[in-house]
Amino acid sequence: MRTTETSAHWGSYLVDSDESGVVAVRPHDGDESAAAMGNVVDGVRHGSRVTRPAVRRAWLEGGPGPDDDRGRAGAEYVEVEWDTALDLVAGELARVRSAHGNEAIFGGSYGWGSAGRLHHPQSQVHGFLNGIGGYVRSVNDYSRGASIVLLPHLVGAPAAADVRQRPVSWTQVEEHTDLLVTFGGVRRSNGWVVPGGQTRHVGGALARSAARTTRVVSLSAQRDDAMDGLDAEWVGVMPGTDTAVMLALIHVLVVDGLADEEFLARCTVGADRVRAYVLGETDGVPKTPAWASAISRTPAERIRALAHEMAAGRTLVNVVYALQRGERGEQPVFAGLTLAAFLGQVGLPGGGFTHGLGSMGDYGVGRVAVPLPTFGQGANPVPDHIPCARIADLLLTPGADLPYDGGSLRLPAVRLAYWAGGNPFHHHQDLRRLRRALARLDTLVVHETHWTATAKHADVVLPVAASLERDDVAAGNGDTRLRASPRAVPPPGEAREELWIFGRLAERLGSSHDHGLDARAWLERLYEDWRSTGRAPAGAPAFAEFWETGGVDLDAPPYDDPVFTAFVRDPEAHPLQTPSGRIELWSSSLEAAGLADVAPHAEWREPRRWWGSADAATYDLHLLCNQPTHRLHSQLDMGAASRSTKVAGREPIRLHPADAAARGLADGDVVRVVSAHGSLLAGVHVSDALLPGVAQMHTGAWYDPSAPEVADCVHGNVNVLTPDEPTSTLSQATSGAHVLVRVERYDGPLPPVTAHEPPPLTRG
Ligand SMILES: Nc1nc2c(c(=O)[nH]1)N[C@H]1C(S)=C(S)[C@@H](COP(=O)(O)OP(=O)(O)OC[C@H]3O[C@@H](n4cnc5c(=O)[nH]c(N)nc54)[C@H](O)[C@@H]3O)O[C@H]1N2
Ligand SMILES: Nc1nc2c(c(=O)[nH]1)N[C@H]1C(S)=C(S)[C@@H](COP(=O)(O)OP(=O)(O)OC[C@H]3O[C@@H](n4cnc5c(=O)[nH]c(N)nc54)[C@H](O)[C@@H]3O)O[C@H]1N2
Ligand SMILES: [Mo]
Repeated sequence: MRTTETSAHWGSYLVDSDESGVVAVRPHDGDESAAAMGNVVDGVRHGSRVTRPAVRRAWLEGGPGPDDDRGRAGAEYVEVEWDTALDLVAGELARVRSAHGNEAIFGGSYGWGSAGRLHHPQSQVHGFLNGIGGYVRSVNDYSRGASIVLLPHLVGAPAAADVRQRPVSWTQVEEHTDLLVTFGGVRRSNGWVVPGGQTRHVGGALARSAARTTRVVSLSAQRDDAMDGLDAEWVGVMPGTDTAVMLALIHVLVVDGLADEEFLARCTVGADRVRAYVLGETDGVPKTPAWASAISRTPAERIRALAHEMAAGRTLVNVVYALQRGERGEQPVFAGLTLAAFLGQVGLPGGGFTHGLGSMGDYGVGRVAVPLPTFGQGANPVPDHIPCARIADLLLTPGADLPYDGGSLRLPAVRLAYWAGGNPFHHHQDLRRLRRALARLDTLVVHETHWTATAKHADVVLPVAASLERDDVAAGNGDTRLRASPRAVPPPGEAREELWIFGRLAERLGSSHDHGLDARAWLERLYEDWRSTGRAPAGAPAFAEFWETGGVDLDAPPYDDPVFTAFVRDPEAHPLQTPSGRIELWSSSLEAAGLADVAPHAEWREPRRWWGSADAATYDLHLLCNQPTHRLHSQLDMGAASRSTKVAGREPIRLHPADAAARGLADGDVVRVVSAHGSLLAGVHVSDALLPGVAQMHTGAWYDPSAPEVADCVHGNVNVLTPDEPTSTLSQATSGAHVLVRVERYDGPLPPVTAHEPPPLTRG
């Protein structure tokens, strides 16, 4: 038996392995909040592993070209030798490049594959594609796609970066904050995840410790959104309606004389116009607590009292990421910042505005993010790009102009997409539409560890080694240690490192990127570059010793001067990078953009579809689609922890007892869930932790289209239900966090779940 350390986005663990493979994966001693994501042991050697290069038979025989059959359930794949597969991929890249140019290759490849610094799939695929002349890229992310674009308009780009990198920390909350008002949950399970992983899970522990001194009010549609130990007061709010509640809180501050006029006058612009809007002077609708209550179902009296509580002491307004993953998702962020400004506490220790406490384990840990060894990607000569959530528009409407951030982007005609390290059938919305979009491609190449739905839509699938099967180094943002993550077990079958695959393709195509080294030599080079350019901590040992001892402590000092908070109160000395140098509650750059759907100030508009709309007659439940507790996105969904949550073999749907009773449903029943975009089967779990009228399912169940006569997905992938509609023309981000649905009992014969099975394979 051998023990090694492994790093994943869900943390750093000890791996016990022997000749039979991985025997156990255990947390480090003292990691009391280790993630309950024990999917690795049986997930990594599951029958759904891709073990040989495989080519879709129809593409192999018919050649490249658009194909409505791409992704058809049961479509056959032919397993081929590596040389054959590499020749096919190189030949197709060469054809597309010479016939259509590099702007016909999409390499955005969004996703959360592997935490390692070397084998990070996006760095690998981008480096390779840059080396052969470039690719159409994607910008922003699915996490904060709306606020990434919005916040620079309001506080300038550097301060917007600080809102992510150096926010008010949990330690400052513990020391200074009387009241933390969080819109959306501070969830224990979300804090387990950090891009790049974490040496020890600290986010949850810091939050619990902060709660000893700080009162927490959680505004959410779910009581258990706030982790145990926070002892939070739950205030119910219907999904997608927080902006109305925030405007009403501002209304009370204004009317009851609690707004900080001195701060507003000195450090912000536009407060007068916001005041006129909330008082109803501009549209005849005063944004009173009673008005907000009719929209949000939050009791008006609780809103009124909360405004007074917020003004009475040091208050921090937190808006979690999920709120901006909805129609006009910029608005709750805009309104949250505006509310914090009216309280006048932005820039006071422990006060003001945060955007992500509880969303990610590295948020607010209070440590400076230090530079880490990085695999260089080179330069991309192709200028074309999309906001990542517009992938289906890119493929369905080549040549169209996409409005974005006040300008517009011309969508190029893409023929070939190359995906490594992401699962669009997990992350994208309206999967019927995504399938129509992928059908337009000549060729889809996918690198995968497992036969995901994305792999099952590919024309060529190349099998890659998983994190446990290769040497790497890892650390997260603000982490305290750079860890060696040595290979624990060999890869199965013929799976190879991405590094190897791109090296072989580069030999065939010629490349300006350096593909000459093997993994160990690359690691040594990345590490020694880092050391010799002064980015490593003083006294960091040479590579051999680092590898031998398993890591090096990082010099990530605590920050006690979040720049956003410190500077913002003195705009004369430290102007923000906004046109006025101040926080823009009325943004002159948004005003200049003149968008129909985003005003220059925080604003409530009725969503196209929501619980109060005409659609609600057909679709009468508001479904929350949030991050899964027992897995990272869709990864290792076949593993034990993820499986343990399933009901009747399907992804569970939580329903309020009143909603379950009205439909004659009980725990364990199977239901059909239907939206305007698609349908799925799910297993019922009745819970009074929800508001009536609200249902909840986690993202990440593998897409299973094998019985379309029953439902688009018989396993419960929520993204068959969600709309592929942008947040707004400003940010063009995903709006997949919620959708209106109808839930009905399903009594028909239960189709088997085949999502975790490989496709039919034959040897070529
Ligand atoms: N409805 C709805 N949809 C959402 C969200 C939501 O809230 N609601 N959340 C969104 C958010 S915030 C995000 S970040 C996205 C996440 O979307 P993704 O990041 O695309 O989801 P993952 O399941 O993590 O996909 C990673 C894939 O990489 C593979 N992989 C792992 N390691 C490697 C490797 O070394 N090489 C290669 N080639 N592959 C590897 C895994 O098997 C997996 O299939 O989902 C988004 N989608
Ligand atoms: N265990 C686990 N943790 C993860 C991930 C994972 O896959 N698994 N993914 C990671 C990633 S990539 C990201 S981006 C973050 C995302 O972090 P978040 O976006 O914060 O996470 P979610 O779980 O989608 O949403 C948190 C809660 O917000 C509430 N909520 C949703 N919409 C609304 C709304 O309109 N109003 C209010 N008041 N509340 C609302 C829901 O009740 C939900 O439980 O999570 C990270 N953490
Ligand atoms: Mo995310």
